[in-house]
Amino acid sequence: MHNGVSVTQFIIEEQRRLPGATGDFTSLLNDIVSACKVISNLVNKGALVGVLGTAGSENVQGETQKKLDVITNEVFIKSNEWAGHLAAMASEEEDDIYPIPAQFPRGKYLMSFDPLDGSSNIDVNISVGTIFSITRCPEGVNEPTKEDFLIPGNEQVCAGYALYGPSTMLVLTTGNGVNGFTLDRDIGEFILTHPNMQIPADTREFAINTSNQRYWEAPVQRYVEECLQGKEGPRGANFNMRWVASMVAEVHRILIRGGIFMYPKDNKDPGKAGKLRLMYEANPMSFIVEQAGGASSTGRTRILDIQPEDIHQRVPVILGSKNEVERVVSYHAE
Ligand code: AHM
Ligand code: MG
Repeated sequence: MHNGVSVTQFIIEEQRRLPGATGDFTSLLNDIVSACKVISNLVNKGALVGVLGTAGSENVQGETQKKLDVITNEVFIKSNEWAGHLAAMASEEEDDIYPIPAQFPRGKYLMSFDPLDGSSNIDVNISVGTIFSITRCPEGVNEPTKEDFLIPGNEQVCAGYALYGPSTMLVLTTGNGVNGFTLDRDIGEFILTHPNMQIPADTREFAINTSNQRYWEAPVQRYVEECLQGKEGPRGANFNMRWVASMVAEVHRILIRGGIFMYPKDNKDPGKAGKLRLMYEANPMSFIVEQAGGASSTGRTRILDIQPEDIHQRVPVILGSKNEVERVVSYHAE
C-alpha cells in the first residue's frame, strides 16, 4: 500500500467536481498513463532490449526516425485506439491522421501527440519525453479529417507530458492548474509529488540553441546579448544558460525553478516558421506553462490563440517565466 494520491485517484476526484462528467475522460487518461509506463520501461531498458539507433526511415518532416520514435508511436496508438474514447489521433511521426479503426467504437475526443520528443538524445542516454494534447471532436463529426484537428490551443481539454529522466514523471493540466506525478516503479503507479506547480515570474536562466544565432531575428539577438552581458550590461544581473535539446526536460526545469525557453523564428530555412510543431509540442506545452502562471508566445502572437492551418505546422516558441517572455515580446513590438 502506498500513502500518496495516484494519478487515477486524482483525475477521478477532479472529474467528480464537474457536473455531467461520464468517466470517459478519466478512462482515456488511464490509457495514456499506461502507454507512458510502457514507453518509460522501453527507454529505461535501452540497449538491453535493442531499441536504440535509427530505424532507417524518415517521418513526414523529412527527419530520420529513431527505432524508438517508431516503436513508441506504435505503443501510443495501440494503447489508445481500442477503448472508445477517441475519434482519431494525430502523431508527429505519421503523415496523416489516424482514424480509430472500424472494429472499435469511436469516442468524442481527438488526441495529438509526439510519442518521443527529443529523440536526438535517446542514443546518448539523456532525458526524453512524450507530449500529448486532447481536444473535443467537433460536434456531429464521426469521421474526423485533418481539418477537424485544426482547433486553437486555447480549446484544449487536457495537455500533458511524461518525462523519462532520472525518475519518470507525468505532468498534467486539465485547465485547473498543473500537477506533477512521479512513477513509483515498485507499485507501478504515478503518485502526486508536485501539486499545483507554479513558474516564478522572474528568472535569470535562459535556454536557446546558440548554434543558430546568426539566423535569429533582431529582437532575440538583443535579448540574448543583454543576458550575456550580465552584471555589466543593461540587465544588471548575471544569467545562466542551459540547452538540453529535449523540450520536455526544458519545460520541466522551467516549471520547477523558472527560466525562459526559446526556439525562435530564424532565417535558416525560409520555408519553416520555426522548428517546433504547433500541435504536438507548442500547444500542449503552452497550455501547461500558462496554467502554471507562465507565458508563451511566438514573439508576436500568443501561441494558444493561433488558428492552426496544418497538423504538422511549425511555429516559433518563446515560453516560461512571465516577465522574461513579456520582455522578449516587447522587443518584437518595438
Ligand atoms: P523532435 O521532436 O524531433 O525530437 O524535435 C524536437 C526537439 C525539442 O525537444 C528540442 O527543444 C529541439 O528539438 C532541439 O533542437 P536542436 O537539436 O536544434 O537543438
Ligand atoms: Mg519527436
